[in-house]
Amino acid sequence: MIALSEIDTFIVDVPTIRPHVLAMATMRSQSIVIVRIRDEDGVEGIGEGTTIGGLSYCEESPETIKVAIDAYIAPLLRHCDLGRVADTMRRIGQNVAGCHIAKCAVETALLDMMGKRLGVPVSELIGGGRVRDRFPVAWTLASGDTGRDIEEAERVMGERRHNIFKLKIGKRAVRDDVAHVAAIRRAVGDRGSVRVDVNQHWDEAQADLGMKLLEDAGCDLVEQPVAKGNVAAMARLSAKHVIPIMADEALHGPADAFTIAAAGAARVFAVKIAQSGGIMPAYHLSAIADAAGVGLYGGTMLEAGVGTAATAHLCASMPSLAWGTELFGPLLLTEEILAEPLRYADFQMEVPTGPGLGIALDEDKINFHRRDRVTPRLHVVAEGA
Ligand code: MUC
Ligand code: MG
Repeated sequence: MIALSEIDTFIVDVPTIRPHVLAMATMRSQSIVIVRIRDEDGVEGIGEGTTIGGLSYCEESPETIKVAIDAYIAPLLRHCDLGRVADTMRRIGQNVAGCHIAKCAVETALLDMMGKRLGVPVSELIGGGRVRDRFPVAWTLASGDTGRDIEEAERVMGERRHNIFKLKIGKRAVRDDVAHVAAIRRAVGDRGSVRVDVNQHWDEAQADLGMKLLEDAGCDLVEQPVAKGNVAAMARLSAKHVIPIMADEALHGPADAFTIAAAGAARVFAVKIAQSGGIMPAYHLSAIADAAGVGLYGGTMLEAGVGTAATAHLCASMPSLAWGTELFGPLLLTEEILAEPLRYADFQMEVPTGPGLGIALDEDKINFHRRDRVTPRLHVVAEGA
């Protein structure tokens, strides 16, 4: 029995390098929930639970993630054997409904501890071990301005960092959005892949028109065009159009994966550990996709280094990864919260190789950006000053 010694949960607010314009929110900063769990032997695990745009993306916010862990999950951990991660998560699941992002943060920390205790990377604890050490990483163009997006695409292609681009659309009229995508597609040419994410903002008729026009414009993939619950519309659109639909918000773990795959509602799944409720449920989701012939993609909730490393370990062990990943979260932030940044080179991200997640926090940065920090941030000038 390995007993809990300490658990600390806190929110870290970090500005983004530019406004990130999504259909449901414009992000100017990211709020990252970090959980640190220490066992009786002094082994420490770190997890991250992060969502997008407060409460605008899903039912959990940074604040509710912290409350769920502090008030409901931490007391349960006091009675669990932390050396048995699956059993601990099963017990949490019996007592806490939903709260997938909070559960993901805790499971990540427990797997980090287990990997450190065994001296192996987390990827070796998933599905028999890793099958790849690096993978492609998409970049999201979402400045809100076509010209600026093209400049950004040129810059990151020049740096050999990204050649897969995800464009955030759904805010404007369908034809205006498609004109924006077509301009970027023309600028990128055959140097890369251009995909879109509608974040559920179309109805079926808009999606029908949008998918036809996007196909003509040379777009490769349409992510979550309609409401997450409208599986029937996703199935009709998938049957009608050549361009594949990728499910994102519709996927909250293996049960949704089964329903969507069985309905033929998506030909690609964005696998997110946060939405799935952890690395292990996300792995099970990916196995269902693989069995159903659905393509796999490593998705992000725009996590910072901890959550991104956790997803990287999953992606290293997933059965296939035909559509690559979008694990660029840390690159969207002005501050790196890891002591050593994750490595991006040659259009790929490298999976850390050290025990556990293979990462460490930059304690100074964390202390500085913690929301509950007591000392005032002297360098922050009040708006209008
Ligand atoms: C989403 O819906 O996929 C992922 C990349 C990005 O820019 O936003 C997220 C959320
Ligand atoms: Mg998405």
